[in-house]
Amino acid sequence: MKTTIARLTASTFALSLLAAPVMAANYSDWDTDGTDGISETEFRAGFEKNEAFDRWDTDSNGSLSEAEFKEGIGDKEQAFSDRYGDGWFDDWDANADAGIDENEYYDGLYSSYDENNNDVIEEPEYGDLGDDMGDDGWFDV
Ligand SMILES: [Ca+2]
Ligand SMILES: [Ca+2]
Ligand SMILES: [Ca+2]
Ligand SMILES: [Ca+2]
Repeated sequence: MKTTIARLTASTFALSLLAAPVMAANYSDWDTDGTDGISETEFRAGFEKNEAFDRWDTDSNGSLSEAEFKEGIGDKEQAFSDRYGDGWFDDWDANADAGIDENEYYDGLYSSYDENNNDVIEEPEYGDLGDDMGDDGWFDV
């Protein structure tokens, strides 16, 4: 009995070690449905673990203003514009209400990472996403 418990504890511990860096994530962790590439649904499922949106939404109104983005992105502003293009805020703000709600946020991000616009994020495209969520990326929150 004792042995079983010890073994269980050990494997739980190993699992928690594995689970911790899931955020920094591998392509294969996101591509869960067996179809080629990361679809928008898979993207959203993977990205929702990132807390940037909630953390940056300082007035908690479910939408990010340009000022809230600036505050959240901090000194990575230049790299952020380089990645998404200078007009990213207006591009993402589909209903032009001067705020990016969660749907606009995921749509904007997804189409930015899908560089060849084929509605799938392939492994090479995933590289940028991995960088932005890794150490020193603006989504490493
Ligand atoms: Ca897939
Ligand atoms: Ca807000
Ligand atoms: Ca909007
Ligand atoms: Ca693509």
